[in-house]
Amino acid sequence: MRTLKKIGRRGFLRKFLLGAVTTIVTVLKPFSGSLYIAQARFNFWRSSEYVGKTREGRYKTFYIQYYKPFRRIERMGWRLKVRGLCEKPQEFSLEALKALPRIKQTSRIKCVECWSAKAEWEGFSLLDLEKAVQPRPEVLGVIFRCADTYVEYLSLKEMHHERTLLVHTMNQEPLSDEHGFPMRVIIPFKYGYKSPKAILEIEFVDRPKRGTWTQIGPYSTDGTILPGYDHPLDQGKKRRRIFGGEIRD
Ligand SMILES: Nc1nc2c(c(=O)[nH]1)N[C@H]1C(S)=C(S)[C@@H](COP(=O)(O)O)O[C@H]1N2
Ligand SMILES: [Mo]
Repeated sequence: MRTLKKIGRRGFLRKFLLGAVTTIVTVLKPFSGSLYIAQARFNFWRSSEYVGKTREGRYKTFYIQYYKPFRRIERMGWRLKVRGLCEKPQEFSLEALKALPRIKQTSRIKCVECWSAKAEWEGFSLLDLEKAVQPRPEVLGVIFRCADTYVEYLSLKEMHHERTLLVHTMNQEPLSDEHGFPMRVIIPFKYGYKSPKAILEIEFVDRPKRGTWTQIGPYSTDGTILPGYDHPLDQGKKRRRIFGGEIRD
């Protein structure tokens, strides 16, 4: 009789504890418990889960332009969405894009706000992406939409120029978040604002669209580099004359 009673009490205790644990887990679930903490700690060590304007400080060889901070792009979840006026709209993983025929070039980014900086870029031509998605005959150009909601338009003619690239690699490394991970445009005969970074989407369109930067400042929608002055960061910002178009050194 005594033993039976004991077992009964033990059973009750076990049930009670199980119930208590279940309640605690249910209550804490919305906070995602340890997963949330682990993630926060991880992001702390990567400094921030946001990429923002970092023009001063760490970046001496290049200035960084993002007009708005945005949530860091995770490599695994990212797909380049290609849509609009094409026969086969589809999404591409970074691996698929890296497998396209590669083109390397050293060229300079010239910001309309005067500075310029040089790097070795590696990527591919839009022409090779077009083989897969098959744009319709009426297509005039493409709209790029970026992680910071930056928008830019380039005509097919500009995109097919032999110096225009879609790049994933900079100085033999994957693009950093600051320079536009996972993919950006490089178009050295135009001001930097025509080279959208952190691209999420390419849309084939039959009419031009005004880009973000020309809505912010008094700059041309065309963006071709005009004769004027340059302050190359790699040459101590020493002022020099430029004559329009790509700066070749
Ligand atoms: N998504 C996005 N891309 C962008 C911009 C931006 O604000 N957002 N700024 C542009 C401008 S004005 C310049 S000069 C170049 C600078 O490139 P960098 O940050 O790699 O130096 O990025 C261009 N691409
Ligand atoms: Mo710029």
